[in-house]
Amino acid sequence: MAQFEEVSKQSSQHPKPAGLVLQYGTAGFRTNAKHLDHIMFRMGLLATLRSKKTKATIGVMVTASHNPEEDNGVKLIDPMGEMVTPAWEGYATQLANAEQGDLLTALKDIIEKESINMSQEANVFVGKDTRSSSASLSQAVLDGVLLNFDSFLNFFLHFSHHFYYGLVTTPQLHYMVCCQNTQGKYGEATIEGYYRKLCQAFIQLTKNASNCTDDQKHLSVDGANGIGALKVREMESHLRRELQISLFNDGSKGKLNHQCGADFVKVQQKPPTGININPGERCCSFDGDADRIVYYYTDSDGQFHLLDGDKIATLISTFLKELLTQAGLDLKIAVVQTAYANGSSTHYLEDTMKVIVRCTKTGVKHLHHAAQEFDIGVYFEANGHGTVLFSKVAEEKIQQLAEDPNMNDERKRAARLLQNTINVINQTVGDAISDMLLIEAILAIRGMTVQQWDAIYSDLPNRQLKVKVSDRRVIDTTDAERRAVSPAGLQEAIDTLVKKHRLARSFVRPSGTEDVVRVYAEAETQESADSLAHEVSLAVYRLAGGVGDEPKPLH
Ligand code: 16G
Ligand code: ZN
Repeated sequence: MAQFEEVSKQSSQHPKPAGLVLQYGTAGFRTNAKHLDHIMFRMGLLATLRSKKTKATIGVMVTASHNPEEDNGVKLIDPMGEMVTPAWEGYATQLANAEQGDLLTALKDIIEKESINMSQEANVFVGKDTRSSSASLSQAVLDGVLLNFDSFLNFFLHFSHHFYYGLVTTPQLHYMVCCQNTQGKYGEATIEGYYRKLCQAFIQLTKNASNCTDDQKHLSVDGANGIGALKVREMESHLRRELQISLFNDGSKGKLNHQCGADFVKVQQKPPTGININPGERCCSFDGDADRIVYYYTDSDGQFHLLDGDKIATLISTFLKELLTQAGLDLKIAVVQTAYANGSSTHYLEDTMKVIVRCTKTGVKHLHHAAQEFDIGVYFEANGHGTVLFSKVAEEKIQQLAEDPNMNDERKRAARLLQNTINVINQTVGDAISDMLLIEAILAIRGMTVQQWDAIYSDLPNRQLKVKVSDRRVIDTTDAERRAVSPAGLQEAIDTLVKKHRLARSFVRPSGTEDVVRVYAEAETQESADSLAHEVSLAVYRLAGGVGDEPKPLH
């Protein structure tokens, strides 16, 4: 076929370094940008195959999220805006690692296995973040995608409806892919449509928040010097004066994710550089592709207070549960977390809020999947990635109630608030911009300060460390990563160490994005959490083949 000849010709423009092996991990491919050109071209090819297979628009996002500026990455987005299925993750890895001469065979193999009709049209949306490497790497994706178009005429015919290419946050691309494949039922498949839908819902939500002062409408945003900053600027005109944003780390001078952004703030447990924080003021940080958000403030003693994904999940689920009660709706609501969730949050949710809590493995797809099992599934990773999913039944019941002419005012008001809440949320994936609007709306409606929100429960002090080992795959885990089954003796060692501390918990897991083993510990005091994290790191180092120097105590 002519297409295959073209593939051979074009792929020599995007040669694979011989011997380089990369894996499609939890967040797609991610490594130093200089190793990724061939991967991008091949993911362009794979996206067109996926599109032909599903007869739907597929997304390809070029970003390395919170990684340093030098890195880049790519992931595929399936028709409903969700992560691509495990089988196709496997194809992605196969295609990425085929040596130059084997590329055609690898492609034909996928076509055969999936019985793909090559004459089916393909539609792909390509998004990129602001990294300097993203421009050329996304061009390489396009080279792969455009092979599908036999002629330029055909390409231009397709351009307006079935093709998108540009700077977007990761969640914006997920959103547009979903809109495109649901014929606009989820919203209009444009960036403008995204702002309109979210901001209108936000304005509707906050218009009755009468006790909200101008001070409370102010929020400082750390854009991590990335795409999120650009997009917040773009959105501002849609918000009128309902939310006044001071934007820091907008990319005009600082380096992407460097000493700033959600990951830095969460892991370092301190404010980012490049932001002016006045005591008591509400601030938030996005990560480099704006799919994570964390909040924080400093108090009058200069003490830093972090409100992470767990605090966000608590705020949102409390709000939703109250609205359900007011609306008299019997819908099953649950919160989905990972092992990283602070023990205090889990206790609060289960014991005080009486909501169902589920724990899954790390990685958005696991949480998303678990959340789909409930009428309303609130999922958040402690690192600030999360959203809320509403089942079709839940959305219908809420709509019916909101439109019922015989309903009393209180129940109707609650149903309308629920409707607008649904519209402000990006259900396809965790979204810093959408989460920010939802959180700001909830605080405004409840007349709640960031301090009051923080006081809902007190986090247990915790510490995250990483240990380098020669092969992190020797660590195998079970029970949603809360227990290690190998190497032998490790879990027993952790159990013994945990017993030496009060209110303690610890677990280890191989990272899906870095060549390290991650260690998490929490305990009654920071000293205790720090020493437990160090002791467990030592156990990992000794039992799992640590390399380099032995982990040193933190104090
Ligand atoms: C990826 C995941 C994120 C997870 C993180 C863990 C997606 C889209 N992203 O960024 O959910 O928290 O990996 O990283 O799934 P780690 O395995 O290196 O700890
Ligand atoms: Zn991200």
